[in-house]
Order: sequence, then C-alpha cells, then structure tokens
Amino acid sequence: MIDLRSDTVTKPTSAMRKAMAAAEVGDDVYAEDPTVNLLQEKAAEIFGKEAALFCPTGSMGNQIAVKLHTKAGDEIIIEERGHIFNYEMGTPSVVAGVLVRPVRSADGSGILTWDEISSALHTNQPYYACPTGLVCLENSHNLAGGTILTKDRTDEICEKAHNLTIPVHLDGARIFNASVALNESVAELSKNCDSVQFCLSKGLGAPVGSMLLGTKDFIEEARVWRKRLGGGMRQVGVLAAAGLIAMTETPKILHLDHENAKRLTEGVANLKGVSIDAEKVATNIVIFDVSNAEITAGEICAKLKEHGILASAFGNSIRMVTHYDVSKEDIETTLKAMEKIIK
Ligand code: TLP
Repeated sequence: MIDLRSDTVTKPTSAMRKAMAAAEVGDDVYAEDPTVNLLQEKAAEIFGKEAALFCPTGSMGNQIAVKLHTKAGDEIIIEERGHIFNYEMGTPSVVAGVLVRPVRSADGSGILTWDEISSALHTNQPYYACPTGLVCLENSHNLAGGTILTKDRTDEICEKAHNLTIPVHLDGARIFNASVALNESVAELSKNCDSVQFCLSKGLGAPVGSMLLGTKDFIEEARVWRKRLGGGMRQVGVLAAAGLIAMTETPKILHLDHENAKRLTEGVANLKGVSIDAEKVATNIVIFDVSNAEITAGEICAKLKEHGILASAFGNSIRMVTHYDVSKEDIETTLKAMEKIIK
C-alpha cells in the first residue's frame, strides 16, 4: 500500500528500533527516565526555550497549553480550520472551559494577519463578551494544505498580542516542515511564542510522542496537567529514544517529502476537474478540490484503494500527505492511477 492519508502513518526506522531496544529507562512520573530527560533537554536546546515536556500526543500538548494559558470563560482565537478547533474533540471547552472564536483567513491561506486577529479580540467588554485569553497559531497549517507562517508574521502577532497581555501558543505539529521550507530555524520561528507543541510522530517518523515547550514554570505546571489527564507514562524512554532520532535526524531529509509533494501537485493540477493552487503547496501536504470532476472525492479514494493507494477525502477535497515511507516512484504510481480514475 502507498499510504498518503497522513504522515502519522510512518513506521519507525531500523535506527529508531535499535535505539528503542537499547534505551536506558526509569520511571518518568518521578522524572527519572534518563532518555526522556535527554529528549526534553535537547528539545529545549533546539528551540531555545527554558524547558520541554514529552507528551503522548500533540492533542495533549495543545490541551495542556490551552488550559494553562487561560481561565474558564475566556475565549481563544484560532484560524477556522485550525486543528485545536476542528480535530481535538472539543477539548478547549471540556478541559479548559473556554470558548473557541474561529477566524477566517480572508486569502484562504489559513495564515491570519494581525488585523484579522484583532477584529476578533475582546479586551474591554467585561460584562458582555468573553475576554480573549489566548491566540493559537498553527505552523504548518494542516487543513489549509501545509501552508507556512513566516517568522515575521509570527513575531508581529506575538508582539501585538503581548502588548495586550494575551499569550500566544503555537501548534507546531509540523514546525520542522515549515523550518525546512523557509530555511529558518525552529527556534526563530517560535522565538516569541509563549508555548510551542511539536509532534515527533508526524513527518519526523517517531511511533509516538509530542513535545510541549515553554518557560520552566509553565512546564512544571504542564507536568501536573499531563499526569491529571492520564499522560504519566513510566518507563517511556523506549519511545523517547525513537523521538531523539526523529528530532535530530529526520529534519535533514524532510526536503525530499516536499519535493515529492510538489511533483504530486504538478501532476494532479493537470487533471480535468481538479483544482489546486500549486503556489501554496510549500511542505508535505497536498489538498485538492475535485468538485468539477465527474466522480466524488470519496469515490476517487475508493478507486485509489483498488490500486493500492490510500488517500483521505474531506467533502469535495482530497488530502495526500508525503512522508519518508513514500518514494518518488510511489508518487508516479499515484499519478498514473489518478489519470486512469479521472479520465
Ligand atoms: N493531525 C492528524 C489528524 O488529527 C488530522 C493528521 O493526520 O494530520 N496539530 C496538528 C496541526 C495536527 O495535524 C495534529 C494531527 C495534531 C495537532 C494532533 O496530534 P496527535 O494526533 O498526536 O494528537
């Protein structure tokens, strides 16, 4: 099977499996797992943040951040296709008791401008509107097609939000993809954000795990919340060992996934009934609209499956995500199948 449904499907490499087998472990609830401690120290160093926490999932990292930055009754601002709003099972309201104020990015890029954010802020209506407690950014933006948020835009949003004493959390599930595409370090891309979450288990290829980063005090509090949410993981150095390789080695080859995504984009863009803004594809996520094709997105995915190819249908769109278990040849095979299906 050529699995383009997501970069979450990557299998650990043999180097990761060896490191997992050899990992030194301890009880991480007592903060005594040396491999987890090393992963956390290295992540903090790479991002230039004071501290980091190994979390089981990106969703948990985001949930903890939303909880710690806000108080019940606040509102958080997020782009309307953001993961925290659409795919985290309502946890901002369940865990943090906050409302989500989704904001549309007018240019369709998923990347908000400060003007768009500021028009949704509530800072001075104490008896009517919920006060804005947090701005959430996403880089790269998954559902907008892996679009990227530049350092300048992030810095501008952070500066203006901070002037109003509003913190900024960055869902950087795929920040290493953004970093490669922009040729900018993950530290620079997240420098002024109060917290960052990034996933080891997406394109970086670890089987499990995400990191939450912030100040020392924030991470100490996050450790309490991770335990409260059931994320105290004991001898989890076996997973942190894979995470260390994912974080330090895989970024060197992410550009190959981006090249494959570009080729895939060029190929599907030429098919009748497919529309995609090829210029917007900058990382490893390719989302195209098939409303003008003679068959539906769901039917196309079902036919692709008969050719041994997996992709995801969302309404009239199809998402294909490249990763290290998808080769250049797999992309050509996919394009040939697409040509047959969409005649
Ligand atoms: N994204 C998954 C699905 O949940 C949609 C995927 O296949 O792309 N932030 C962003 C931007 C994400 O894309 C994801 C996962 C998460 C957070 C959550 O990570 P996990 O799955 O580890 O909870």
